[in-house]
Order: sequence, then structure tokens, then C-alpha cells
Amino acid sequence: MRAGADRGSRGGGVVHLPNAFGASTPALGMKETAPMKSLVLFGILAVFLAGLTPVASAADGTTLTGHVLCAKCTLKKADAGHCQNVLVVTDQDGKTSEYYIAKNDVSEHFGHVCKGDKAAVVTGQIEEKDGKMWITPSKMEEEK
Ligand SMILES: [Cu+2]
Repeated sequence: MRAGADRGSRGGGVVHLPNAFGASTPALGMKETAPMKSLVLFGILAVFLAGLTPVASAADGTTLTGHVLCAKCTLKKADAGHCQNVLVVTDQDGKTSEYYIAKNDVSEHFGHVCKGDKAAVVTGQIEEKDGKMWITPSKMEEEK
């Protein structure tokens, strides 16, 4: 009799399986971003290759001049969970725009500006993501 009860509980375990599959559905949704990533990578590669020919230098994106500083340590952004470079551009009217700098080889080479700020000229592709402006740099130079 007890064995039967055990089987019954095991049966219950099997019933939980569809739930497990249900839980894996968001994961499948996540996988859909993988082709997107490869598209982005392909885009970066295309930009990189285009950069080899001087004529196509406009494909590098927009060039912005401003100051690089840390979103967390300097701008004290409440939603900044970790150190993040931000390019602050001040226009002729004194209005500032913030461009979050995406991490890649170019920004890694430039280095993180945790304290103070660094005047810089940044060239890259600009896109809006999560209500913020992001720049994926193809070129970053400190302005002296
Ligand atoms: Cu910092």
C-alpha cells in the first residue's frame, strides 16, 4: 500500500514536469537574442572592415566631444549598480546630454574614469536603450 502511495507521489513529480518546461519558455525567449547579438557583431565587423577604406570613414558613426566620467561615483546615479563610463556632452546652450559608453575593446583601451573626468573625443554608433543614450565607440581619444 505504501509503495502505491510512493508511486502516487512520484506521479505528482511527473505532473511538475510541464511546469519545468513552462519555466524554460523565458529561457527560449532569451535565446532569440543570440541571432541579434551575432547581427550586432556582424555590424561591428562590417564597420571595422569599412573603416579600413578611408572613403567609408563616415560609417564609424557620430563624433562627440565631451567629458568622460563615472555614472556611479561621479554622477551618483541611483540606478548605477557598478562603475560605468558616461560621456557628458555640453552643447552651445549649456544643455548637457549623457551618452553611456558601451564596453568594447576601444573603451577598455581608453580605460575607466572613476574619479574626476577626462576630456575626450568619442566616435561611435549611438542608440537608445532602456531610456538611455548609448554610444558604442569605434574610436576614443583623450583630448589634451
Ligand atoms: Cu566609478
